[in-house]
Amino acid sequence: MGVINTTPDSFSDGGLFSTTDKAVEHAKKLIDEGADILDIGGESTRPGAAIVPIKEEISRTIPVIESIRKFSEIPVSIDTSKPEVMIAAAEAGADIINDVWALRRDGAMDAAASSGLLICLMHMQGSPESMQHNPQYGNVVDEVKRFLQGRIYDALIAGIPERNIIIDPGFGFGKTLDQNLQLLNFLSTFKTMGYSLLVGVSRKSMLGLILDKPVDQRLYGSVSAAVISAMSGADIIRVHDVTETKDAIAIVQAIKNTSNKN
Ligand code: 9MG
Repeated sequence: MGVINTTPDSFSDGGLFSTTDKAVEHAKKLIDEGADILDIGGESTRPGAAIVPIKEEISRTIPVIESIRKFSEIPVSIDTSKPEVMIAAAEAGADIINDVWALRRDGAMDAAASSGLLICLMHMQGSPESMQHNPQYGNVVDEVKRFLQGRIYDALIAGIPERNIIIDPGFGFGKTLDQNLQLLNFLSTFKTMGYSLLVGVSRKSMLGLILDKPVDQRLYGSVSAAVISAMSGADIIRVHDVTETKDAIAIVQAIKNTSNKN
């Protein structure tokens, strides 16, 4: 899954792709590099990021989805928590709703259910404004799993079919470095829940803390974390650097195919 940020305050591209044309150009580049899914976001979810009004988020993201649909059938994911944006994205041809709030915002569950789209339910402790202020868990793996089980239950009750649900432990969303590492170390246990598993670690501060490197120097760390995720069973890996990650994942897939024969 290749990331396309249409936010001027995006943490990783410095606002480089804030206009529709630049975002669509970036989409073409990621498709050429071999992306299997594009994730389009109009509101940054990094800690402390500004809240974007509904109209503004729609005007950033929907023209990008409409343009992509004119030249590609690639599955498109809308990174949003707002029901109005979910509905507009579905009408524009999106395939997946990627909601870091896991449909906890007013109206989001109903909007997602009526859209018929796939839905990624992600764990987050707190909110993007406050989530990195001393996150606390007893057992982070157990608590994230329990949260996701609760969100799955609510989604099923709302009429979202089981096959449309994707889960995500939410790396960096209300977690310390140690808590993130525990989740990565025990990632395979999330596969036992029986849903497709999405992981996003690309360029995140957990890598910066380990490497002591700024965001533009986290490529090798990001690819390493993607490999670990794929080895642990991740089905979808959300990344900024598609070419490099695809190569690395091809090695993982080759190894998995070999071991399956024994
Ligand atoms: C939007 N976004 C930023 N990081 C993410 C992650 O780790 N997972 C998902 N699903 N979305 C993310």
